[in-house]
Amino acid sequence: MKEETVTVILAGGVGSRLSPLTDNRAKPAVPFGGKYRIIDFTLANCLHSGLRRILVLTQYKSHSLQKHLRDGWSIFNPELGEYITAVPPQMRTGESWYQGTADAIYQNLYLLKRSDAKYVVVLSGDHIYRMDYAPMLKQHKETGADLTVACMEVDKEEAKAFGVMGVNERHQVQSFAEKPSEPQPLPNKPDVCLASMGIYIFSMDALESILEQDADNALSNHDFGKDIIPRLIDGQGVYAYQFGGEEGRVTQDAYWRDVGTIDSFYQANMDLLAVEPPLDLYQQDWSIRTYEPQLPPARTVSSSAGNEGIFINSIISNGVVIAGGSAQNSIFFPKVQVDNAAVVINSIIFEGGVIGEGAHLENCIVDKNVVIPPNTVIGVNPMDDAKRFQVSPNGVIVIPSDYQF
Ligand code: ADQ
Ligand code: ADP
Repeated sequence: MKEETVTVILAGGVGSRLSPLTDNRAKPAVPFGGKYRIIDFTLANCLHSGLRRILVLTQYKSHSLQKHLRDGWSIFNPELGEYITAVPPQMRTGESWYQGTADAIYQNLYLLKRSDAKYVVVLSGDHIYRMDYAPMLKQHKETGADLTVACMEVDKEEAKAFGVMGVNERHQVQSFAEKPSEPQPLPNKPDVCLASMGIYIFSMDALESILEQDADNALSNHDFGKDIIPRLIDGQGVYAYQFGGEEGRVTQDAYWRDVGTIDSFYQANMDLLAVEPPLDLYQQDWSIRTYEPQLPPARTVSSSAGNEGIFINSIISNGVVIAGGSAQNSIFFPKVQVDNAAVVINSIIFEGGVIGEGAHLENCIVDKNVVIPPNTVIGVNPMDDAKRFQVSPNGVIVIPSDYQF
């Protein structure tokens, strides 16, 4: 699979809807699930699918993303023709930054062509899911498609945030509308639409020719969803691939989340705490790699005041010390410290957070290295929280790294 494909991961978007978590880092580098970064899920999919020639196109605030790729993902063997390379904008086709997703690839077309690959797998660095891309590539080859788009069924209301497709019985895409205000439902399911997951396999020749046409079009946004896919649709050459129906390896029950907003990011993290999580991090044949610092194991300890350290239904990473405080339904990244009588409920604490003595946190996302002073109360009085912090539509409170208490 490796020789015939080259994979491009789009990792350059601004990620403004995930602010303040993206104020200082690219969205794919945002921490997720207690020890990972968002991009690890896509990269693990590549690894398990045999995709081993990977270009990660970076742009905004890419420093910690690049550092993460270097520290956690330098595992491919160049002697076998494998690589993972973070590619910054190089202005090879003019003086502009990437204008859109298609332009990001157009500007790097020379790298794709140099690979001699027949197929280009285009992925996003900001989705949480487990997917074997091999059956999708198999379908792409068997149909001789120019483009295959992975899709899944979503509720009609939700579909407004996605590319929505109409397909015929042979899975050929007949229509495509990017983020339509009135999404077209499936013929037999009036409340359900077929949404594009932003996962594409192109045949190299088709990709090259459409990107060259697009580059000359002054009216184009140079975006796959807005421009390229609608223009490629001729009723024949673009196919849909239904996610979740993979043969062979078990790849989970079609769990796929675009974690582009604070609420969707929070919810996808909380999904991991379900009794039977819809995305199982413990599936043994599908390890998810990440950068792991050398840290001591997590521990609970009773405080000098005599309170036990307790955690209930939570994910606790290495280096965490719960010293006479408690955690419930929460996710702690490495080196979090919870002091005497502090209480953390339904919250996500990034690396290095310190929850001071007697503090009480509910429904919070606390960015890296924040020290919550003793007796601080957050998540109990909505009026008070709204004055001090950014609160999402669903009531998730975000405390950024540079917050001054
Ligand atoms: P969106 O979710 O709007 O729609 P988009 O903003 O196009 O996604 O970003 C896709 C990926 O490209 C992201 O990983 C982003 O970081 C990256 N990216 C964005 N702009 C970039 C740029 N200028 N340079 C480099 N990378 C960039 C898309 C499709 C929809 C589909 C959804 C599924 O357009 O049809 O339904 O994805 O999430
Ligand atoms: P992230 O918040 O995305 O996890 P990292 O912790 O990986 O980011 O940090 C990204 C880079 O910023 C690292 O190279 C680190 O050394 C540097 N860095 C982190 N904090 C500071 C700081 N306070 N001043 C200067 N550089 C810093």
